[in-house]
Amino acid sequence: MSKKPFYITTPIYYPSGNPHIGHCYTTVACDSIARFKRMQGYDVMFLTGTDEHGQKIEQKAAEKGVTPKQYVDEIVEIFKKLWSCMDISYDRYIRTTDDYHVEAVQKIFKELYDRGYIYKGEYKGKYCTPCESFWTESQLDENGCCPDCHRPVVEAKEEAYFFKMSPFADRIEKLLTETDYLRPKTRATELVNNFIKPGLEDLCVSRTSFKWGIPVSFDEKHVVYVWIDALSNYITALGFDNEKYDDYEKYWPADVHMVAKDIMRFHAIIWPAMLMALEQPLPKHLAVHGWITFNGQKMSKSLGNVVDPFVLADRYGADAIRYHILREMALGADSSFSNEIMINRINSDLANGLGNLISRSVAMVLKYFDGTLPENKQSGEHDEELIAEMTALRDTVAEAVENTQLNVALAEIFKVVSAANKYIDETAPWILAKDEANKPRLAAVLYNLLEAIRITTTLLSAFMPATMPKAWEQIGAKPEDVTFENAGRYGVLPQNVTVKKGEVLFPRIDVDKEIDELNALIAAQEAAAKAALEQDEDKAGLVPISETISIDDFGKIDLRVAEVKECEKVPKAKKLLKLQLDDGFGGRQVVSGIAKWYSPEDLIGKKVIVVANLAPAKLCGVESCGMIVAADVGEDARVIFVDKDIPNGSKLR
Ligand code: ME8
Repeated sequence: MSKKPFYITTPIYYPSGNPHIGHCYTTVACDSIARFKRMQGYDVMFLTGTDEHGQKIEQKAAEKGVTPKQYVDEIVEIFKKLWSCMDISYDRYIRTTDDYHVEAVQKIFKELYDRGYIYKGEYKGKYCTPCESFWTESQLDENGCCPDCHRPVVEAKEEAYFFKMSPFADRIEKLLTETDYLRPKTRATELVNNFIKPGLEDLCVSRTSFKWGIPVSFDEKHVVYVWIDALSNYITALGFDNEKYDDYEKYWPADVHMVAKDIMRFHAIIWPAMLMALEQPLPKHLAVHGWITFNGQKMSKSLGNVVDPFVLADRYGADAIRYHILREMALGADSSFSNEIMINRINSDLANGLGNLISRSVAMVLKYFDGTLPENKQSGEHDEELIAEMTALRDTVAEAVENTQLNVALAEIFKVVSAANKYIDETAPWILAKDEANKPRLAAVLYNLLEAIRITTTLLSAFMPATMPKAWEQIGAKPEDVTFENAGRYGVLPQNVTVKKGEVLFPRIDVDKEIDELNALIAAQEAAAKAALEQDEDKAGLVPISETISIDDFGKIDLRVAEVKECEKVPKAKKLLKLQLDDGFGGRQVVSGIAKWYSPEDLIGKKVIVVANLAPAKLCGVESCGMIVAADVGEDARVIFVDKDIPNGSKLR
């Protein structure tokens, strides 16, 4: 029988800065669901990726003096490295700069245009002339100026394409209020009241003021602006409108799109509208979670350093981080992150709760039975209750996962972990062990504990994939014992199971010492980040590198070494100096705008570089044959002087 398909997606993230623990949340949540569904026997497609176009990337790349593609390539590698460090089992990674996506988005845009849903209009906004950038009111800085250069902006308009939203308003309202598309459904009211009831505004879907985007195929001065490019990823990654993949029929419509509340509107309103316009089926569920906050603020790139996921994973292991963020966040609500809460949770739930249950149980089987339980067992008080709890667990957890309530799933599993620990206290194996006659009872108690561990760790393996196989080795479980099917059954481990002593799965952390160390680390990282920022700011003063030219283009410029023989100010022109140069070819006169920084005596006798084949020009009425080469240093200019022993007239190459 062929497996049922299951398609789950994270948002595609902006590679405009390093990923942080906020990005980890959605990705880890989707990964856990994907793993759980695989365990349940589904044929899973788990998609993640990066959203690589846009003005912000273009500007950041220019600041760094690299191309936008070079800029994103570097950050995409960091995202992928983090996903590997967090044990993310994605099946496909889409980059919106991938050729197949670009081609498909052009087709989608054209189709929407041909169907009459996209039309040409005028985009009005705030424009920063020096940066050549449009901004929305909310993007401006606290003085209403450009958020980048902080200079005043002006009202401006540019030609743009728009996507008509109004034809879909009624259907979208029904989707949000009458179906279980949106999770949690309580968010439907705010969407309907804020966006649908006042009348859906058409969406600006192209720009001409920047270049780093997918060109509109039938009007190349426009690039596709944000959402048609980004949202389409969910279908282009399956092969919609492209030849690269052939999975659309199999996996579409998606079972779950998971996003945080910041982009809920785009996924709850615009995405369904686009699909309706394309006459494609709608995704089944949109799960919206809150933000991980830090000191009450949304975790962001600038705050991301404080809880660098690489550092946390390195110190505590990916599983502990995965567990903590999943356990803290209730669907729909924000969750505040603190290192202290995280460490306390690792200690209480993982070290004391689960870790202790495993190490105590295994240690007792080793101590009282040399590692192998006897067949002869005797059931007794408290058994039934524990067995009932452990066998009911699988379906409760499956239901929570089905409803994307992962914190609930984990809470349920840990209820059984606690029940098993309590069972140890109630049955007191160390007392039973004192009397040989009680050995069958002792064996039953320990068997029940191993079964509780098998069931809980099987279900936990979707959430903490690295550690659970180590637990299975310790309790003597074989791969066929730890399947989803067997997680609903009691009595799966052989009666004469053999355990094995192993490493401590979750070492207890010394909270005070750890917090001190983390604080020191944070301080060091903040200092490094500040230094990097200052360096960036210095660099930000640099003019971006110009477009690439060929060697032939460069060959056209004739640069020569020349010696300044005479120099004087140009009367009535404050900025200009008139220089007589020995250029090795009989001499020439050059006028240069450097009087603000150099007096004639600074230059006479020095050797400079002159652009020798520049067409002659008159500056303030004085003839200039060529130009002196100088560097811009902030607001200043500095002449480039060359070695005295290079002969006049030497050509630069
Ligand atoms: O919005 N807490 O990309 P993005 C929880 N490219 N989740 C967080 C978070 C936080 N503090 N910060 C980020 C974009 N996230 C677009 C998406 S999709 C077609 C295009 C997660 O890099 C969360 O999933 O800004 C949020 O929705 C997403 O990152 C936004 O990522």
